[in-house]
Amino acid sequence: MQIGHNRKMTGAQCIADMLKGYDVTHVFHVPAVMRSAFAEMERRTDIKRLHVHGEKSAAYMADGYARASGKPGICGAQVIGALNLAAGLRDAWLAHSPVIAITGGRDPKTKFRKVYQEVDDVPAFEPVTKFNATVDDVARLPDMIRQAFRVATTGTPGPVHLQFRGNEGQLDAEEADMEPLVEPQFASVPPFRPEPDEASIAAALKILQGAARPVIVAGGGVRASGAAAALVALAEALQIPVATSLNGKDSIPGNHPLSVGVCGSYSRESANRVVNAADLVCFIGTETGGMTTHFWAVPKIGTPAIQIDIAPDALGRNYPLAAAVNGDAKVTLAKMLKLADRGSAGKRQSWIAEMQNMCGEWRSKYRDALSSDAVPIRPERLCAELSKHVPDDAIVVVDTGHAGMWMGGMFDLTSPRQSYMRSAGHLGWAFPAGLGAKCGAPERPVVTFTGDAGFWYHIAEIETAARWGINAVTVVNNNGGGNQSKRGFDRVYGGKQTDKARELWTFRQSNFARIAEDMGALGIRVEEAKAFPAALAQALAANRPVVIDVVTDIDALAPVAVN
Ligand SMILES: Cc1ncc(C[n+]2csc(CCOP(=O)(O)OP(=O)(O)O)c2C)c(N)n1
Ligand SMILES: [Mg+2]
Repeated sequence: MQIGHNRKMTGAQCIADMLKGYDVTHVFHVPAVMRSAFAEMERRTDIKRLHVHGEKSAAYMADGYARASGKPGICGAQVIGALNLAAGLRDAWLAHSPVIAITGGRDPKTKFRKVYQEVDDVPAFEPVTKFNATVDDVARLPDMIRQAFRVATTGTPGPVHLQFRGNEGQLDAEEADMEPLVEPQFASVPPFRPEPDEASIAAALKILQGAARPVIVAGGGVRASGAAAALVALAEALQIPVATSLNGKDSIPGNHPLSVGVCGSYSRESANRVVNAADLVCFIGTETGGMTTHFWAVPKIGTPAIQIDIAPDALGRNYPLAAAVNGDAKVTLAKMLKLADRGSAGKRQSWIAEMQNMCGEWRSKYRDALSSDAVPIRPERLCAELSKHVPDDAIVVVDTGHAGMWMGGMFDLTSPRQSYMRSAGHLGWAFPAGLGAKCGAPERPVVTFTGDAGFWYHIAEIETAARWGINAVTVVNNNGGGNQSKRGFDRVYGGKQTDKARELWTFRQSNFARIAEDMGALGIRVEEAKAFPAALAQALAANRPVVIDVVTDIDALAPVAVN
């Protein structure tokens, strides 16, 4: 690649060279968009161009790729699929995942003439992107692609949309004098580690060390910063319990003596109890949003709080702060550890004992469910089996609804090398996101957990996984319905649903193992809990995409949050 010299090239050549320069390995799309660029990618790069079964799953795959690798995930759609792609960016937006979405769009020559398939898509991307722009002139490709990577990866990461002129983005076929210059620093998160000012660190540390019953609430910002080890080191040095948001679940292994679990709405009871018994809450890399705080009941607003975040506008958003620190989580925590007074930990002995007691009470309360041999299988038992048998370098990808509740509350990570990624709200996200994660981190095992309603959404992508050899393992908690809806319908029917009410949330019983086999994957059906470990071992060794269809109890309801 020539640097510092413009030369005549096509937009397609420029796109191919730049994506390669940014170390992009996969692009997820539904044709037709960037046709010329895809042809150039074949000639000039080894980028894999995954033709998938829907724009929403293309966006989810790019999102899973991004969360697993830290590199922006790239997805694309023709003008007619643009809004499907925008819908799929919602989860990346909510989870602060760096996704770059490319769509075809309007040509000034034919605007307002009722062009086939065309509407103005740009406004629809506005609420789900950090940067939403059009590329109208081929010569603008280099600076706009650089800007896309820069915006997606800096500060709090997030999605970007570029609309290329032409319903299929045909501007890539045009020629101009261009320089396909890349800025490798923006090829992954985080490109910068802004250091907080010393005074703010000293103030926060003084308050933290002075507290007798503090708790840390760690969020997804800890993962984005790669700060988990620094967080655990500080918690150990000062003897402070750690709760996490669902997005921050992999900030600390669940079997660590200072871990209390996930707090908030999709949570573990012990975590909420500890957070609400604390005299100081230290938020790190969390938005302090509704899910993490159970709509600001855990902790209650007014609880003394301090906060560390890379985004200055997050500081104090929902909780008045005694101290605010603006900086990258990893460098901030490392600096705090250096200055930490370990002698201050002694006064927290009784608090640690109390906190560990609350965790023990949770374990006793759920021991029977977690070890239940019931048929159909209890989801709690399934989660316990996953805690025991997921490999210690696995990426665990989890859907929302009951899947988020079961796994958020009942599943424990057991190694700092494991990662956990969850749907930020979209049912159906996990299966394609797990495939994207496997593309982004092919050397790591990927184990996805989804309900059957979640799995149905993008079940066609089994074929994509088989075609591309994406060897992720997908565990379907198959209860024959969208069980999370049961409580809500019980309520509106005054406590007892009519038989007909079940048509609002149940499905036909299906055998996903058989469907998976028909579509080219390995399918394993599990009907008894004790068969699960062997099924998972077989799946992980198969070197094929695998669906483990686990038949579970339709009457099992996940516990609701305690506050
Ligand atoms: C896009 C989207 N639509 C609707 C919902 C609401 N919703 C949450 S959970 C759920 C049902 C989940 O069913 P399933 O995946 O089978 O899990 P189960 O509750 O049965 O364990 C629905 C419809 C959602 N979260 N996202
Ligand atoms: Mg279900």
